[in-house]
Amino acid sequence: MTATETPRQPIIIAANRLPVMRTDDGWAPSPGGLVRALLPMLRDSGGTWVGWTGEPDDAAEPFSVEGVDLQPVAISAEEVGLYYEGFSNDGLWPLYHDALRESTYDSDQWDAYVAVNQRFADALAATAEPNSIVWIHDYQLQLVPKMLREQRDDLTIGFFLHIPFPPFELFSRLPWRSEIVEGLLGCDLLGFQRPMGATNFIRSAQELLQADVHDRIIENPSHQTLVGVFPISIDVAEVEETAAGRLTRQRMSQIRARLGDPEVVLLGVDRLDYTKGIGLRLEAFAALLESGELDPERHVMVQVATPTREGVEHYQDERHEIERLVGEINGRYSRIGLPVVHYLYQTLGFEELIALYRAGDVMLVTPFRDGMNLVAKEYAAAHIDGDGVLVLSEFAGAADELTDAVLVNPHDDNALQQAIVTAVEMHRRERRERMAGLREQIQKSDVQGWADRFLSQLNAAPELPPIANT
Ligand code: GDG
Repeated sequence: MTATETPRQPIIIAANRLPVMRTDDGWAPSPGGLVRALLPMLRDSGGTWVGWTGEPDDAAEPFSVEGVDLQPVAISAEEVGLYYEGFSNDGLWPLYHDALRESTYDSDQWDAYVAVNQRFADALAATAEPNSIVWIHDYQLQLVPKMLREQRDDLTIGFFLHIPFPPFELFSRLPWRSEIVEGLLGCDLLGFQRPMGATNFIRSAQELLQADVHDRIIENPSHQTLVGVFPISIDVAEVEETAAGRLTRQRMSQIRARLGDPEVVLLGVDRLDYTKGIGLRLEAFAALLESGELDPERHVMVQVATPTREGVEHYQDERHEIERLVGEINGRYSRIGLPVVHYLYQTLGFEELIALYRAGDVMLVTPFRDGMNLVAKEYAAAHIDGDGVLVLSEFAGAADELTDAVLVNPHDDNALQQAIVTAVEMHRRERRERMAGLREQIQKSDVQGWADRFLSQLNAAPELPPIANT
């Protein structure tokens, strides 16, 4: 099978969330390139998506959206607290992101994680037709591959981790580290965003389970697990088409006018997450206003911070800190009617987001650690005008590919300030050269290509060559 063909066997996807959201008229597909890439593939292969509706205690019956069968997994309100907000987002999330915040390790949370993972495995085992392909997504479901294989050894099982896999020195803090590695080793193909994630996982498997590894293939008693690297991407065509629309262009001009027609619009767009380095970016902006290298009459910043995980304390603290900083900077540098930082704690519509990308002269993507960061890729895809500068953290997965960005270590505050000045002052010719490089890179691989590559590798997994021949 070539990389662009879609496997004919039914594919079953499992992810914490179903790819739908509730609307006034029922359910509609959730926004986002991942859902748009995977839904047609599921429809064409007669597949199913297994996941949670996002509503606690929702025991919804199976239903379908746009010709795709959806199989809800019920999660109780108590489990939302323990499995989702607790173990997944207050335990694993900080640990997997360089331990940027203290993780909670709580055995009640772990028990709920095991129970919900078992429920997903049971639902998959009951749904999957013989010999089908199952693709499991992300850190909330790391035990599912092993649990599923124990019930159904006829299936071909893949897993993709959207976030980083940490170095062994950090991962080994987790009281249930061996169980997680054993859970993931239940699959035939284990995919990471960056080579570093694959290497970190292999080392953990060797240290904790004395795994036998040859050329990225891990030997298990019953099967082999191939470890691979599959950097995710976006729906490039959709972003470009939206960016080219007449309404988007009008809205872009309107946004710039509303901002007071500044010389340079600096932009940040992130979920309000402490991994994204929003506060650091604001501090760098403030320091440059203070030093006079930026001028509030000429340089304006827009920061969109999308609400997320509001039940988790680290997120509440982060929001307070960001809003305090925005208030402090605006108090000091704004003029009547012309704030220097425009802060939106909101989720914008897709068209509005693309118009904002187009209005942004300098995009600041400065996470401390990020699996990939799709915002960086969306910004480049939206800049069909060939202009605009991306400042990108070396600690985002996207930095491996987007080497024409102004790459920066966000932990180094002087370097971050310098990167912003470099971007703001960059000559038009260099801006256009770099943007051409960024756009060429993202054209090479969109989200459909990513999914095709993963699935064709997974399809080939049972036919892996014997180790002696690799
Ligand atoms: C995880 C990993 C990895 C944001 N604000 C709005 C909005 N967004 C959209 C962006 C982008 C997506 O959300 C965010 O994607 P990221 O990749 O930046 O980050 P995470 O949510 O942390 O995602 C990450 C990703 O999984 C995929 O594997 O890249 O590293 O952490 O698409 O456009 N969309 C709309 N309004 C907003 O206000 N419509």
